[in-house]
Amino acid sequence: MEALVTGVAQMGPIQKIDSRAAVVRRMLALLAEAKARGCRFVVFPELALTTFFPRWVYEPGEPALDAWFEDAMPGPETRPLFDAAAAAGIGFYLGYAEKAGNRRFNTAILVDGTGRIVGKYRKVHLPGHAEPDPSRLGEHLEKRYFHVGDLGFPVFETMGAKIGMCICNDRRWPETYRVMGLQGVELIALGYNTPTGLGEPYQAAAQANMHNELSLRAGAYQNATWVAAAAKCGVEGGYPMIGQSMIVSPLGEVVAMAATLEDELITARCDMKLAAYARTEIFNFARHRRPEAYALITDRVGAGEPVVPSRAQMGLDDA
Ligand code: CDV
Repeated sequence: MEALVTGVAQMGPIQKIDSRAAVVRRMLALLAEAKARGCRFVVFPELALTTFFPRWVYEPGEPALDAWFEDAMPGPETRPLFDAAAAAGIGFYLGYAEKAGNRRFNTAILVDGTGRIVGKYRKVHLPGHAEPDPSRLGEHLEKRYFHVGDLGFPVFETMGAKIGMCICNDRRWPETYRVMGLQGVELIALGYNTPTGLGEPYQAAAQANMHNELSLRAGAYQNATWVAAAAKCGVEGGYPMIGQSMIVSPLGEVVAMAATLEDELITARCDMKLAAYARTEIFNFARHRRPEAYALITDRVGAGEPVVPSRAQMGLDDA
C-alpha cells in the first residue's frame, strides 16, 4: 500500500471537570467520521484524554496530580476507542500522560488497524519550567511533572508506511525531524497543546500560528515526509490555545488545515510515493549530507564560542 488516507482529529477544549469517558465519546465521534471519509489512520492530540494539566500547580506525587496519568493503556475508559478503531480497521496516534513505575512521561502511542500498540514515543523537548512563579501570566510546568523521554525518535514500519512520532514542542526543533528523516520516515504524526495566554518569554501570541505552520512545513519539506499534526485547542481553564491542525506534504505544502477551534476532522491521502520522490534529488541524504561538518550538533547543547578556521585553513594571504 503506498497511500494512507490519514485523518487529523483536532479536539476543542477539555475542561478540568470533563471525564475521560466523555472525552472518549468525542473521540469515537471523530473516529466514526474518519471511517466514513475513508481514513486508515487518525492522529489525536497531545495529552488528549484530559485538560492540559501542566498549567496547574501540584506537588510532585500528590494524588490530584497522579489522577491525570493513565494507570494502563488501554484502560477501562480508553478501551472503547481501541475497540472501535480495530472494528473500523483504523490505526491511530494518541497522546496521554504515562505512568512507568516511578517515572512519568508525556507519551504518544501508535496503534495499528488491529488495535495493537506497535510503537511508543516519550516527549524529549519538555518546555516550560519546574518551579511555579506567580508573577507569570500562566504556568507551563512540563519540566516539573515529566521525565525527559528515553526512547529517542523511533520510526515504525506499520500500516504500509514508515511512521514516526513527536509531541508538541518537539515540532519546533529541526533535530526531531532529521533523526526520523535518517530512518527514512514517510509520515510523522504529532499532537500539540499550544497556549497563547502565558505571556513572554514563550512566543508572541500574534505569531503563534505562523510559528506552528513554519515549523511543520519546514520539517516536512527538509525531510521529505508527510506531517500530520493535531491540536487540542480553544479556551481551557481560561487559557486560549491555537488550533490550525494541518497535514503537510513531503514537498512542504499544506494539503489540509482545520478551520475551527473545535472538534474537527481534516483528511488527506498521504501517498508515500511522494515522500520517495522528494528524496530523489535535493533531499537525497546519502548523496548530499556532510556529517563531518555537523559535529557541533551533538557536541554542544547551548550555543558557545564561534568555531573559526585558522587563517591558513581559509587560505588568507597573511597566514
Ligand atoms: N505543549 C507544549 O509543548 N507547548 C509548547 C508551548 C509551551 C510553547 C509548544 O511548543 O507549543
